[in-house]
Amino acid sequence: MRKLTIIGMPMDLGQMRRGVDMGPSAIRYAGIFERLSKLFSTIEDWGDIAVGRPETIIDKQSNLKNLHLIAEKNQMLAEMVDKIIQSKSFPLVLGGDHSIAIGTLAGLAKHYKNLGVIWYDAHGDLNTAETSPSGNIHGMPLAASLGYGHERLTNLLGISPKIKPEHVVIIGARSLDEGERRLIKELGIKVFTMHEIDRMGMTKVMEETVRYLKDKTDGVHLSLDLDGLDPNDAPGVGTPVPGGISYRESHLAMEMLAESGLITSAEFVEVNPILDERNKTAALAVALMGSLFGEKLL
Ligand code: 4U7
Ligand code: MN
Ligand code: MN
Ligand code: MN
Repeated sequence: MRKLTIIGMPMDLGQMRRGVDMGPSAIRYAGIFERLSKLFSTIEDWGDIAVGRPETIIDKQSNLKNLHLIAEKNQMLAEMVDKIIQSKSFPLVLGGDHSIAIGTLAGLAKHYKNLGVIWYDAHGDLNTAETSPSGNIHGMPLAASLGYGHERLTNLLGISPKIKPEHVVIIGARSLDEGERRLIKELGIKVFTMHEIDRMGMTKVMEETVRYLKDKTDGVHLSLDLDGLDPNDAPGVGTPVPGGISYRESHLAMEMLAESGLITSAEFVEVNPILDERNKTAALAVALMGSLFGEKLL
């Protein structure tokens, strides 16, 4: 049976709402070990990476808030993810805001030449300093991993780009900035917006996603931003967007990924317990992990 290694990244510097640094604790409190212990022979928890406080909050020159500290901490995360894979374990990263995907994907890129990425999110996270309306780096990790953006974010571990556009599938998009739309079109990135999810149904969306990635990738990472789900189901997020993927559609998506056997790493990000209702969003994240790792009712 498989081995799982959990690493927490209590990062809140990629956006402006405090509290998302408590995401890893909230997810652990929601019963991650109990839930996943039946599904793995061994579970290791490597604890949290110490993120700390920034000395300068806004780097006015570059429109990239907390750039250097985010880059530095992501370097540490990348090294941890690299070690987890070396130990032949499945890496599960707990966020933290979505800027941590920069580190996760850097660590993974060391091992997978053709890494697939499923980006489950209301947003595209495809901004750069030039296109970002906010300067918040949690809106940039997918762009950075594709090689677009500031050198400190694109060149972690000396690998750039980390992933190829034809290996990315975005699911749940319903808030895209102008520059993000342009990049999606220019690179031909596969996107299932809420329109396609409504129209085709989640079953078909996941069948197509699996078929699209299966033969051309040597591993597939799931980057799940809880704001991909509807804010009624996942209220504890910093950038909620109405009209999201439902609780049931999300379970179905995770179950279909489990059946596919495709997923080789995962991260659950943007859980903010300060904005949550009785840890509902963290509990949802843990329930989705159960489905992703093959939990069955009967
Ligand atoms: B998340 C935004 F402008 N696009 O760049 C931006 F709408 O990781 C939001 O998906 C980014 O939660 C959201 O600031 C980043 C904004
Ligand atoms: Mn995101
Ligand atoms: Mn998002
Ligand atoms: Mn968010």
